Amino acid sequence: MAERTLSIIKPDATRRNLTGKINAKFEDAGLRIVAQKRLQLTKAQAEAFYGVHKERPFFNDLCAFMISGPVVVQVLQGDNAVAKNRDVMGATNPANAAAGTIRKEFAESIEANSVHGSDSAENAAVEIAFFFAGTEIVG
Ligand code: RTP
Ligand code: MG
Repeated sequence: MAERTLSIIKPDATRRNLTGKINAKFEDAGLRIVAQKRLQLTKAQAEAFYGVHKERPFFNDLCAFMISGPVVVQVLQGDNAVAKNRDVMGATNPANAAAGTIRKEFAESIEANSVHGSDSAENAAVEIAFFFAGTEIVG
């Protein structure tokens, strides 16, 4: 079933000029980039986006990291896009990520792990609406 998911290329990856290499991984897996923009997140935006994690011990560090440089926010579309994107991303901790995944190849640490991907179709809809107007998504 065609589906959409929200992806973020994180500051560790934009800093190392890896946007194109990461996008190639998405496209090679059959995901289509149907919206994309480069942003400098504000602290308020990062805290709102990661609101579900606000009780976690890593919340403050994560928000500081996410505003440490530009991000690229994207909508990926394809069959089972949420699960497919998480397969391409690999495990949160790059030490546990499978060969060929984005995090295995590019992540620096469990925090600076190069990409974010929505974890369910329901959250994808909320996260897409957080960054994009409907008119900015061209499927
Ligand atoms: P994401 O939301 O970024 O796609 O990653 P995820 O589902 O694999 O991981 P999640 O548990 O949702 O955590 C969100 C992000 O927080 C950072 N993190 N740091 N220091 C730590 O122990 C720790 N754990 C998680 C990572 O940047 C993770 O992607
Ligand atoms: Mg998550």
